[in-house]
Amino acid sequence: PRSGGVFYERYHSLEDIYYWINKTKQDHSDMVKVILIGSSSEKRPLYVLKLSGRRDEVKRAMWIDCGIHAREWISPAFCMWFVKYALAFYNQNTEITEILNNMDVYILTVMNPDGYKYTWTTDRMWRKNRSNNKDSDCLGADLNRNFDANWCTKGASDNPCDPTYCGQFPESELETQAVARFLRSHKDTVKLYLSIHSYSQMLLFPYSCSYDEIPNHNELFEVVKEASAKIRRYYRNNYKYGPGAKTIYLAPGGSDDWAYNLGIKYSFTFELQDRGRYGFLLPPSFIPQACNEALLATKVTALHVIKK
Ligand code: ING
Ligand code: ZN
Repeated sequence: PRSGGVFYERYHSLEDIYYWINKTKQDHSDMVKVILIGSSSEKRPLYVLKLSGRRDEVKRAMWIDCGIHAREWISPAFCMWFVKYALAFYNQNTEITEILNNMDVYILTVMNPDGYKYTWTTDRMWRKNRSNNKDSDCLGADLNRNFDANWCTKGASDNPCDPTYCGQFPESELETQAVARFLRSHKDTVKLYLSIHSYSQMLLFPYSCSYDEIPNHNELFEVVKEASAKIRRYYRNNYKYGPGAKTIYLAPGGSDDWAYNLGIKYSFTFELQDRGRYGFLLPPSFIPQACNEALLATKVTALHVIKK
């Protein structure tokens, strides 16, 4: 694909995204590394882009994953948008420069490549991955119900035919395993975890898997409140914010809750545009604003962690 401006204002096929990952690494070898963290059930590679600014020996890091859910196309589009922005504006924009000088950024552009591919070829509304299930002809598990956080309790399904099927056991899915293993082995440096979904326009933090309040609830609440206020001011758009269970719904096995319990005390799920008019079928003309809103929220959370 060409890398002109309009490239990032479109949705891209999985093949295009793999090509883009390779091209991005080649064009920015000074700042970008590619790490293979595992593969999907259909054996597609899971590549993480590592963006670094200033080269320090010991640096903190943040993680962003996109495309846990296949049909949420704006999510991979955001990961690409973020990378484009970071590489174009490092040493131009003070905020992204400060972020990259203080934290490495790990970006998993498509956590569920098999499901994403399936939404391009066969079923636009597919959510899960595409793994085989024991004793069932239905395929796939919901990767955001497959993490080890009150796994498969109320808010998830134990039926392989349901869209919120939790999988056979926690981390039963290769995609979940790859992310969980990577974060476990980097938990001393990763201070901020972000997971990008759509739709509903919400900035969420733990817990989603229970109504319990986390120890740093007030701090995270203030952070997402500030992000929401900035989005309203800059883009005239409303984002709700709060703990997942109370703000959206009870949902066990989610990645942000698991990352939080691992020790990553700044852990968020962003639900991007819209609020339901187009839902998952957000037209490409909405990509720039939707991504800029999420970029603003990403900056607010990252700068908060840096300034702590
Ligand atoms: N929303 C998320 C989902 O997996 C969520 C909400 C956030 C659940 C955090 C668990 C943890 O259902 C969408 N749109 O997928
Ligand atoms: Zn989702």
